[in-house]
Amino acid sequence: MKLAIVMGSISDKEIAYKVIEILEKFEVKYEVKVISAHRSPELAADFAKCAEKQGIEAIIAIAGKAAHLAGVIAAMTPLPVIGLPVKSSTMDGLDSLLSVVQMPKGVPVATVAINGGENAGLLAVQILSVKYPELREKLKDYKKKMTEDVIKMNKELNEILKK
Ligand code: RP5
Repeated sequence: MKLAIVMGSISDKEIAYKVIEILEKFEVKYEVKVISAHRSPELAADFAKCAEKQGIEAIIAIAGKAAHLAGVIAAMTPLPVIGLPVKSSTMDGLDSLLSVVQMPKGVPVATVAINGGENAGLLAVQILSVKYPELREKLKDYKKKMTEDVIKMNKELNEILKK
């Protein structure tokens, strides 16, 4: 099983780390690289066209501002593409979000929240889990742990309210 993480600029790396943390938790292999749809369009096309042959099963594309990376890649591969919009220095990332989510019909990009690296990673794991049952089991454990954390929060809250 293998995923690819691509980001429009090295300045997106902090968001990429959030994705990587999730993939490592689930022991999913990945490759990660900078590819800009605007500054290196040939690299973007080569990557998208070769991804399937390279054994990549889903792609997470991270980009900000006029964020075309996910859409451009999705246009050139049959693989599922998750778009991760980055909060840019202007417009609070709304520009990135709309650029990623508002794909014209025929070329979907599964879009997560602005800076939502964790959910991009989790969604990628969920996509892979259709093929790999061991990931499905790990996802069940992950959800169980979240519930346990909420129960802990309630205990903590009750302690605070008692004081
Ligand atoms: C996009 O432009 C990148 O994804 C990044 O989020 C944004 C700004 O890039 P830099 O100017 O920091 O390289 O292509």
